[in-house]
Amino acid sequence: LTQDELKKIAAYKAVEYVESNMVIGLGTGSTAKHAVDRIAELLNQGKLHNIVGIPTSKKTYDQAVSLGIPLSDLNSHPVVDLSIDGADEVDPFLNLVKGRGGSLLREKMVESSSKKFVVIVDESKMVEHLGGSGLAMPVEVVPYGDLAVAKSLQALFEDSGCVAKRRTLDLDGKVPFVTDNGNHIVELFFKKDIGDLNAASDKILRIPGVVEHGMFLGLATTVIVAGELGVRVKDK
Ligand code: DER
Repeated sequence: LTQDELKKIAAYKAVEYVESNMVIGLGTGSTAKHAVDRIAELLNQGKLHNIVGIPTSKKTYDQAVSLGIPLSDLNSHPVVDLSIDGADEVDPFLNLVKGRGGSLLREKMVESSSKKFVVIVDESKMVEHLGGSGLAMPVEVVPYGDLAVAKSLQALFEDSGCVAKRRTLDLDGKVPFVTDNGNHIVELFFKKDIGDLNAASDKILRIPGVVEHGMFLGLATTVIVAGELGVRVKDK
């Protein structure tokens, strides 16, 4: 099975949790895309009705509009029944790294407002410790002073050999990536792993100019993992 087929299997399994009349947080990324497709399919087949979607990015908003899924926002629905979204890393306690697609702020706002948050991944996302993969842990920062904030973030984790880099669209690093909220992204690369996640979260959020980071701690209620040997459902 290809990785995308595994993502689709996990996504379709998660959509089994969707019931009519629910307000659903619609995630962002290649895995969540399959869940949004499947919800639209069931709506069109009349197997689901009266669903309201709360998109976690402009990209998902556009996908849902094109599929005819009725949409709303957090102001109209401050409490969401169920959110379905992918993840970049999942540890054994269902803590996540998310945001490598740049949508972490709206994702975390919607998913932290959800009664249930079902994470959908292929098995390659499962890790023992967050940050150990050496891949980015994204932090959303305001544009002003973003490089200075990157330096402060790097200094926070000096002892664990962390490197902070501003995410850019061009090779010579002059054109910053801009999020749906008009902010920039600083990516943290950890040599070993992030260690005490709550301590790291507090340190990061205290730096003036930081908006939010991509560690989703204690938010997921279920993770659905699709692998070569089948699909596993792991509840908190
Ligand atoms: O950027 C994000 O937050 C995405 O949801 C990411 O965590 C998972 O993206 P993928 O499903 O394309 O791997």
